Amino acid sequence: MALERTLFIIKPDAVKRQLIGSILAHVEAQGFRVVEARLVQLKREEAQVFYAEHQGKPFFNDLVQYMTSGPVVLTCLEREGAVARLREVVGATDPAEAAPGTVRKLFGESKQMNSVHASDSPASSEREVKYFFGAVALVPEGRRSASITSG
Ligand code: 3AN
Repeated sequence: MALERTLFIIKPDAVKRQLIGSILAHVEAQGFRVVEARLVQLKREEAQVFYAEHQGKPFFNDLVQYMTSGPVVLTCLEREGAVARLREVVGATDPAEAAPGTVRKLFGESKQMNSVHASDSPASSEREVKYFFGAVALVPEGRRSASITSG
């Protein structure tokens, strides 16, 4: 499996409930390495651009409002097969439907306040990591091969 990086965001509801450490411990225990991390207050425009694919949906304005309601932790995580694996670890969008043991089942409050974001495909992860951390945060070409272990 190739080494990948993906964007993981701890959303305002989880930061407010002082869950940063618990959530990062959970993903680290699943083999993810934190390669970038920043606590930021997103600007309205940044949230709108980040969630551009949802523009026009009924929940879009509320989503932008929520994502800018307090600080978030932007992180870039690395491991083999990181994108698909992190989606499994995070669980379904609605915490009520998320599998037992997933981050959203353990910590999420509602479909909107579901505590974390994880990129949904390799193309999204590349766009999202670049958006917040720049191209420098992508896995270097020479380290992508499955035969080369991280570290
Ligand atoms: P996911 O984060 O599981 O990939 P998306 O990309 O469909 O889910 O939605 C992005 C974010 O929009 C979700 N994490 C959630 O906060 C919010 N959201 C999605 N669907 C709804 C909904 N029906 N009502 C309220 N908020 C929603």
